[in-house]
Amino acid sequence: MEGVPLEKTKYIWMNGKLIPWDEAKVHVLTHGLHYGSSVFEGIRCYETSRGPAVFRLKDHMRRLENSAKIYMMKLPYTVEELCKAVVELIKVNGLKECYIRPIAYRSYGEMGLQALNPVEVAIAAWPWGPYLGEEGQKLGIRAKISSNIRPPPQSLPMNAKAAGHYLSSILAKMEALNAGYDEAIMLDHRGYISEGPGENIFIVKSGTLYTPPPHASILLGITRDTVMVIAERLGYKVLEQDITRGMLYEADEAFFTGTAAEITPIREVDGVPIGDGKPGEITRSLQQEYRAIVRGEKPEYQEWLTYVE
Ligand code: PY5
Repeated sequence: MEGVPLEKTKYIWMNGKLIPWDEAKVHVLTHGLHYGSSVFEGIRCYETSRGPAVFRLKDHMRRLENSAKIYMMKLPYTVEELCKAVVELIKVNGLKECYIRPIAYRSYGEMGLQALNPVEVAIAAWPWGPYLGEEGQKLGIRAKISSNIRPPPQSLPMNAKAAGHYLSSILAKMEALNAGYDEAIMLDHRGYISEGPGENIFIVKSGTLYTPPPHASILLGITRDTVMVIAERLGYKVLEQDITRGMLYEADEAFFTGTAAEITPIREVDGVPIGDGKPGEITRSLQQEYRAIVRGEKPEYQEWLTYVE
């Protein structure tokens, strides 16, 4: 199994400057590389009739600031400055649609764990299709409940989007892939459904949507929030509630949400078909609505878009 290399663009924004892609490097003794002491974001920009628009840019940068705060990192840039940098980066790279990856990391200096090294920030952007594949997004994916649980809140603050947290996600993902599945579903320390390695999860039962609450060691996803808002406006009830493995198996529908994964139907868990084993009706209507919103086709959701022009 081999990974797909990412598609290079011209520039990467690094500590306030635009650097050619191949020159955006860090020292091998960077603190963040050794101890996972960095925080990051994943944001998407979509093509609209008014040019490229970044979806919920400020909300992502606010979360980056919160993640940094939790790890006592002082960001050398404000949310406004980081938002401006993203817009500039998309422009200079001439991108229409892209994934945007801001990262703030403890830099080179002290090698001890007292993490006092200055924080540096970089932002890259490149074209990136749906995380679980075009086909997965259309036909649904097969998931496996992982034997790796999400780190409990007394171990790691999982509401921060910190690099080190992804070690447990990587184990879960690899376990699922090695067992022939597309993605993992992780339980929390109490045994309730938490989320995917890089996606939140929803189930649908009798027309109501359920998603795990913050205390289930989830990352508070921005797509999760988006789906909660649009589902309610479409007339569905949405409940943040602990979900058991059994509830997932007997759900009518299930889907993942995330910036990279967008809305991806889950058609099977541990060999058990979800509903009739195909993407459900409510899932498909949410996908359609989400697609229209990010492409600027819904006037009532314009406040979520930052136009690059
Ligand atoms: N949960 C985890 C653990 C995540 O990493 C992500 C995002 C989400 C939930 C969904 O959050 P949001 O809706 O705010 O994106 N994951 C990254 C992303 O950009 C990708 C990680 C590979 O989607």
